[in-house]
Amino acid sequence: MSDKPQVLELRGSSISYFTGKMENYFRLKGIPYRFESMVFPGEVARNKKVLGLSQMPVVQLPDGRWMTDTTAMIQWFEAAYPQNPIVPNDPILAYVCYLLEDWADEWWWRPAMHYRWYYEEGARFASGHLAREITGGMRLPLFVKRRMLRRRQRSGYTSGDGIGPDAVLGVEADVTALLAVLEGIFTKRPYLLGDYPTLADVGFSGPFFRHFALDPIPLQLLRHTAPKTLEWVMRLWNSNPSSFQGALVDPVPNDIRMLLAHMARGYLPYLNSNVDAVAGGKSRFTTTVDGVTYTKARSSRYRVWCLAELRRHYRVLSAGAEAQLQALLKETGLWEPLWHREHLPLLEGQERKLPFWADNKMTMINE
Ligand SMILES: N[C@@H](CCC(=O)N[C@@H](CS)C(=O)NCC(=O)O)C(=O)O
Repeated sequence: MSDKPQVLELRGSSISYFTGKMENYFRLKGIPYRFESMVFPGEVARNKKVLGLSQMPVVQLPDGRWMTDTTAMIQWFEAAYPQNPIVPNDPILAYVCYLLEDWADEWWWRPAMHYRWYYEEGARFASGHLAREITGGMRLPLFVKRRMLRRRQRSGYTSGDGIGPDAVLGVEADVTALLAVLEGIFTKRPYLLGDYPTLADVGFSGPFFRHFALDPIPLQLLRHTAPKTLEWVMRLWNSNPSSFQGALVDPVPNDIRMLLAHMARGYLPYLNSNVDAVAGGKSRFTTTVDGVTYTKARSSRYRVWCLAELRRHYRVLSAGAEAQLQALLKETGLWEPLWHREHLPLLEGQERKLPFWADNKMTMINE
């Protein structure tokens, strides 16, 4: 690795959720990049120094600057590469994109990690792959690395992030419900919002590309219950600037309203419980949302910022489209939980330097 790469460099893992999201974005936009696997533990220390924390992926620009956080990076690249914007011009569809991207990033992460690490087939595949791919800097036998990875991911993201034994069925039923709606959508059109991909598709590539369509158990589920959705995963991966042709939906169809209502039932109440936990200084909280009890889930300062971002996008986009946007949010149940807590416990200037510096990880887990 040189000080300044010739071409934009994406560093992460070839089976990581957010690395996959960023690759789908770069390919769709035709932005040339070079992928490199991160090497632990050396790059963790470097990331902390240049970005404030270490997470995957990180990007290094040819001018040497480092970047992190796919949401903020995509916004930055959209400004730098304005051709073929992935956020629609229509303010209603643009807001639908921001909602779906956030839901994909912050809610479907937990079921994706569940399917990977809870089941022996998933844990065997992922621990072996990751141990070989990214832990080259650690002088330990392979079986020890694999055991460490399993333990770390389970205690950080599955059983240790709210999915107790009683939640397993509910978490999986949540995925089944999502697949049923997506399958209906992809029976009618090639991408979530119409003939070509938008930020909503890029967001959903996170849980799908490197988890649901790769890990043994959910891949079986997709093959047998949602083959059109599996096709969409590959269609998106195979898309490029020439894919921006045709039209987007107008008005917002019923199937997308179903996704928004689904988001309103589980994710928004969860975000509000997280706000309460952060405001109360609690590192963990238990909450029942959409019929599932998450026990001792990790609280997240980053997700307080996510809610603030959804409010910010609303304020910007509703200028001129307020009545229509409000009606959509009210009908789908998103309006009330979006504004429910008056005060959001953000830190002074929190995440303001993204994508060039990050203040908080998605969920705080110890390195
Ligand atoms: N909001 C961040 C989340 C990135 C993230 O959490 N990535 C995962 C891997 S896919 C990670 O590095 N987690 C940190 C860890 O496990 O310590 C983004 O959009 O890039």
